[in-house]
Amino acid sequence: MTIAEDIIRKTKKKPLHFSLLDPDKQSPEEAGYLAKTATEAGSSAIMVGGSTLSSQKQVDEAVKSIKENTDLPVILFPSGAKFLSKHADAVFFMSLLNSRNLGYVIREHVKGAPFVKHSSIEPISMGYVIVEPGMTAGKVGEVDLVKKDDVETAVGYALAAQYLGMNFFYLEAGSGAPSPVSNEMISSVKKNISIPLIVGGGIRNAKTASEKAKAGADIVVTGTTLEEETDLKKALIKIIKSIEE
Ligand code: 1GP
Repeated sequence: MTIAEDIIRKTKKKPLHFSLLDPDKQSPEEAGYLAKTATEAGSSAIMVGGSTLSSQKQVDEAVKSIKENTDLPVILFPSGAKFLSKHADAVFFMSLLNSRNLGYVIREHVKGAPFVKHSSIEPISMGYVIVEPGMTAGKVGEVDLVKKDDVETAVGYALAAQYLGMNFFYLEAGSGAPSPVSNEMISSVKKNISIPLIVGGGIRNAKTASEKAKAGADIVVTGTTLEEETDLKKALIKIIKSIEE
């Protein structure tokens, strides 16, 4: 079974939590420690990526340290072809569908595809759409942000992703967003698609995480919380329990 098949199978039973680690925000040792804690708390995968990375070495070192500390799948969440690592298990082969820059839509993929082919990492096709406020990802990604209340456009993007054959759809408010994607947008998108819906950006506590899962998120992603919580394991256990309930 591929990693994507296993994730899809699991989302049919209950919503999942993925932990996002940005190699630009901590040392490889810290990333390893955070991955270990996320694993013990019950997270289902570790995503690795960020909008401000500077080198492949940075990603390689973080991924190696994470792999030493977890048995969970380590999935790259790359902002460009040069941020791939052969040490990861899989890569979200993701198109930023509402970017004005063709690089983020398809051209970086053309550059990165041979690397994926010649390494053993599994490509997982994903449509990626950024909603207001978008934060750094929205700026770096040169995105025409979907307006907070423009549910119709979000549904259109989600359906287009599914019809293009993508296996996952990610609705992103941007890392550190003061407010996450609305419950209304999540539930409308969820009602219209049959591929798993991933939601992230600005989800900081169990109450919000639970709301997003109840609205229809199959996978809830948290990143900033991992960097900021003092008692991370306790906070993550609470978040993960609230998603699964
Ligand atoms: C970013 O959605 C993720 O791609 C995580 O966002 O850092 O706000 O949890 P946060």
